[in-house]
Amino acid sequence: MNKYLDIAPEVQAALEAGKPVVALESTIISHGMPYPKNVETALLVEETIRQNGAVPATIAVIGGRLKAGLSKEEIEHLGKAGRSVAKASRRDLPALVARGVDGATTVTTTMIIAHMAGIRIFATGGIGGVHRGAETTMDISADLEELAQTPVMVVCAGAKSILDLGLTLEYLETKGVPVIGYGTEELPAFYTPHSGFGVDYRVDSPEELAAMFRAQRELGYKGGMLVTNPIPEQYAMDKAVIDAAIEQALKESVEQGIKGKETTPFLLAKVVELTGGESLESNIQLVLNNARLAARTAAELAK
Ligand code: PSU
Ligand code: MN
Repeated sequence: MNKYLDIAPEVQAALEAGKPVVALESTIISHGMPYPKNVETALLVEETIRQNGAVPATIAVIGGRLKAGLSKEEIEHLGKAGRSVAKASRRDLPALVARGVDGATTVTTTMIIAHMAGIRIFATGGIGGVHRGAETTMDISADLEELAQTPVMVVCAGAKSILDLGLTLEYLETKGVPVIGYGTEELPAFYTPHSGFGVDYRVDSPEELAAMFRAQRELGYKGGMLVTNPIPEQYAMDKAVIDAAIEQALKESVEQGIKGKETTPFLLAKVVELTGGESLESNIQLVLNNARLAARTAAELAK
């Protein structure tokens, strides 16, 4: 085991017994939602994973240690600290470990640490991708590279249209990452089930997801798999409302010269600010929906 990794006892016991485990990220807690809803949601997501037969392992860097499985107190700490906690992508782990400080893990670093711990599946809200205007800014999330090189299945609700969804799919195709639609042929757009872009494969059951992931492993591929699970219709937002908020958020980020790792947290916070509690409630519901699917798929993978 990696000398910097701590696996929580419950997670360790489940892994040793071959029981299902689902990883969860922590940037969604510290940077993705406001306090205290972020902490309530993180605990509710863990509870949902348990109710669906798997053990949750929320991942973060605490005092320079890579953690697979957090205590309630650690989740509360990350949620309260919010954006003052470092957002930790691949390039940041060496510095955080060497300095012994905290970091909230993105999709990228959650995949890295999950894989180190032997966890094969991870549930979240949305992934990073190719930003709009990337042809001049070159802002492409490290999440896409991680999907190309780390063998973890990521269950999300697609990506927000703060990104260029068409270019994000092109990038994933180039990198050989299968993009699966759960019960749909269309890539979901996070707050809404529809983006107008197609996925590579439609899958309708956790069994079939597990079979594809197993085949990917047995083919000797190094990369992961992206499962996109549409937000349930009753929690979806009005497309015109969310599109207007995203346009406004993008405009303000350009005006304020927001760059680099700040871009995504800035846009996410702006959208929540502009749409009030409505987008936050949709966000919570889609994460719970992804947690259920990931737990059921983890149970299939464990068979
Ligand atoms: N998209 C969301 N919610 C999130 C994120 C993205 O809808 O919380 C977070 C995830 O942790 C993701 C990260 O891995 O932002 C991507 O950041 P960047 O675009 O800087 O790579
Ligand atoms: Mn970026």
